[in-house]
Formats: sequence, structure tokens, C-alpha cells
Amino acid sequence: MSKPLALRFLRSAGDAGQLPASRCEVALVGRSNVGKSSLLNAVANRKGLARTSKAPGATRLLNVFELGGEPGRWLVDLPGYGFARAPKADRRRWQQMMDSYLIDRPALAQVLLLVDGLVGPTPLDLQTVEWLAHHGVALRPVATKADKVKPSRRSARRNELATALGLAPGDVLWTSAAKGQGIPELRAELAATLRLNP
Ligand SMILES: Nc1nc2c(ncn2[C@@H]2O[C@H](COP(=O)(O)OP(=O)(O)OP(=O)(O)O)[C@@H](O)[C@H]2O)c(=O)[nH]1
Ligand SMILES: [Mg+2]
Repeated sequence: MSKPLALRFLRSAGDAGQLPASRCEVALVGRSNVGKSSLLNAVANRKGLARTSKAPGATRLLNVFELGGEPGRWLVDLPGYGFARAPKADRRRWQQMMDSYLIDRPALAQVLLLVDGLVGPTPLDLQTVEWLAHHGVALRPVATKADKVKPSRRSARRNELATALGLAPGDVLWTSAAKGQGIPELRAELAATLRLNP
């Protein structure tokens, strides 16, 4: 067992401009319902820390979680994209929130780009990858819900998902918030990344 990250909820914001400066932050990005908030909870080993839901659209704001005892080192849970049933105005607002957040945060060290392990990258995921690359944001690909992929399909799925992202299978970290797969690795990576800046 690896040590959970001691994350605590710091604050929410509807706009990146409302957030104070941080020392170093990592953001969770991905389509609605991909498992961003669940992954954050798994990393912290605290089920109710970030709100999760079966229905897409659980996270509506930028939610900041801070490493205990280390002010300014943040994991930021973002609202998901691609929620088809959301009103157009909400989708536009999300896009603006994400764009301004990702462009305006000087201490943003990395984006965890979450892709559903069973579904694979959607066109919107691929568009997001391109957008992040265009803006020079460092990206860490993470596959979620590994437990939903049948054991007999896992090897093929690893190859398919990586290929769709234009990556090698070893470049993607496979995780399951439900079963714990990949969580120790993710904790270690995050602990290191969040301490990159002095
Ligand atoms: N089987 C399985 N289900 C998961 C896993 N991670 C998340 N889920 C489920 O997927 C659903 C969505 O999870 P959330 O963590 O709320 O997803 P989100 O990406 O934060 O969604 P938004 O806030 O709407 O953008 C919930 O019903 C979770 O229980 C996993 O590792 N395995
Ligand atoms: Mg969420």
C-alpha cells in the first residue's frame, strides 16, 4: 500500500481569475463522467472529498485541493467536457472556464488527461490533446475504469487506446479508482510533480 496524498479541499471558483497564485498545480481534465473526481478521491483515499456522480456534470466549478502542510501545491478538479445534454450556454461557459484556466495559470505543471479505458478517446478528447499541445501544456495520459475492461481484452485495449492517442502503450497510465490499479504509481508521480516548483 502506498501512502495517500493528504489533500484537503481549499476552495471553488467559477473562473480562473478568482484564484490566487499557487506554487505548483496539476489539473484533472477529461470528458464528463470519465472519473476525474473519483480518481482524486482514490489518490487521497477519501471517498467523499470531491463530489462524484453516476450522472455526468457532477463537477461544475474549478475545485482546488491542496496538499496538507504545503500551501500552494494544488490538485485541481475541473468540470468535464462533452456532456451532450448540457445546455449550450453551459457548454460554452465550460469551454471558456477551461480555456482561461489552462492558459492563465503560470504554475500549472501538468494536466492529467483522463480517457475512459473502455470507451477510448472520443473526438473531443483528441481535440483537447491537440489544444493542450498547441498551448504548450504538459500532458500526462491516464486511462480510467480499468476494472471495466475484461481481462481477456486488456492487452488489446492497451494497444488500441494508446494508438488512438498516437502514443506507445507504456505511455498511458492505466488506473481504476474502484479497484486501486495504478493508484500507487499515480500518487508517487503526483507527489513528485507537485514539488517541481520551489
Ligand atoms: N467501475 C468503475 N467506475 C468508476 C471508476 N471511476 C469512476 N467511476 C464511476 O464513474 C462515474 C463518474 O465518476 P466521476 O468521478 O463523478 O466523474 P467525473 O469525471 O468527475 O465527472 P464530471 O464531474 O461530471 O466531469 C461514477 O458513477 C463513478 O462511480 C472506476 O475506476 N471504475
Ligand atoms: Mg467530477
